[in-house]
Amino acid sequence: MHVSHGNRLSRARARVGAALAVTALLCAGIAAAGPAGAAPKAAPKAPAAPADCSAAYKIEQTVDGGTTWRMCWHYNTYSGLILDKVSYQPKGEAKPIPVLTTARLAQIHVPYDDGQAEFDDITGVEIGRYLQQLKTSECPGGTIKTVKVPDRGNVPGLCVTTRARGHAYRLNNDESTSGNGKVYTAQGKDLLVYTVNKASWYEYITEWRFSSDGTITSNVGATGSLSPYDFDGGDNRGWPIGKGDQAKAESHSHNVFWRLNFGLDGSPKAKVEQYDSKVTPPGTGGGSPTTKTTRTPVTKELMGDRKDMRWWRVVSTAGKNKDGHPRSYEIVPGASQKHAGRPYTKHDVYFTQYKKCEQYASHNIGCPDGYPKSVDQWSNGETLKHPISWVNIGYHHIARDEDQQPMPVHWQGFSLAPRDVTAMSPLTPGDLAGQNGRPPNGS
Ligand SMILES: [Cu+2]
Repeated sequence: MHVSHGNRLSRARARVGAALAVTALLCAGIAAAGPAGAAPKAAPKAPAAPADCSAAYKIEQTVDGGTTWRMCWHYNTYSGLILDKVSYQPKGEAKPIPVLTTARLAQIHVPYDDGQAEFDDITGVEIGRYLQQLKTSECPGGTIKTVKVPDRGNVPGLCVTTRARGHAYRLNNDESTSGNGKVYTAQGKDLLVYTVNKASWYEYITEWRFSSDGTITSNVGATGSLSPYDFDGGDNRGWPIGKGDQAKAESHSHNVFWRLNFGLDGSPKAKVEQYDSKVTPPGTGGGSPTTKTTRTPVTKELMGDRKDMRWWRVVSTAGKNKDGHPRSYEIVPGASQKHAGRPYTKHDVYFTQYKKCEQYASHNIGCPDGYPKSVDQWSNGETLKHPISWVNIGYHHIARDEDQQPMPVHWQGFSLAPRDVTAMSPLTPGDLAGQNGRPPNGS
């Protein structure tokens, strides 16, 4: 199929039209579905607490090593799935440790390379409306929860399951290399929560993964089909995917934003820190390179850019681990191709002071008229007391023959790695628990 549409409006209309045809529904007003009719339209103000929602909106799973993850969820027509009150309770912790008050997608910005089409799949297309029904086989070993989608009714579309992740750790506790010592090893298993939402021909799989070692990972997988209205990519803007030089699929980007409202140890107050390491090559006299790491407290709103050996963490002000170290989570961005075509896509992370109405990274909905609409405009130097973290991961999609048909899933996302949340790895076997801070030196 080769269809050319010359302008943005006709293409946008065609795209939305297809979504409607596929899901056979009529769009009406804007609404949010919440637990037991509570309909929370914005992030709850209260700090994260052990999940206390009704059973239908609660997720609780114990994975390997005795780690239990708990959370609540709700759903709206923009972001789709929203996770609330996420807590982590590894073996040995008497109570769940609150981690996130709320977490969700905050925008998927899709600009086409010719400048003729630009979509906002969260606030414009409203992918939350187009939740896909999942078959049992699409949620292996898990349960499919029913989601009340505004204007559509009940859709069995939220998969909660577990998935193997391979080695959690391995240690041959023998100073010789023979391999005859005692081997400590375990296979890891993640709690996995996901939905599939349609955006015209594309389908987005929004996946959240919770690991036994405290790591949280979110990825968006793009699959479905290339837009048939965008097979007219010009020179330097497309890739031929039909015979010879036919049907140049137009290149475009998927810039995915997440919004994370941490509630570490039950408090919205947290500190943000940036770390940078600088490597100095050896002098002319020989020796080895040296590396120096510096910590920069981020006390005011920040638009941050990825750089080699740079990272950020959000630090609890309310709790410490048993070693007396403040608990924190490190933001670990995955591979990203920053687009930089709009002010809000120019940076990889943003830390803004919490404002209830600031919910979507661009084309924000819910603030008063005249209020700035995007995250870059909110990052204007205010002191961070209750930081909101925004993560932007971009993917420049230059199509290839293999993208048809259906398109293989392409993933983009980030992790949150626990840093000093527990005094040792929560998976440490009992035999090795005495080695905190003083591993055996082999002598
Ligand atoms: Cu794409």
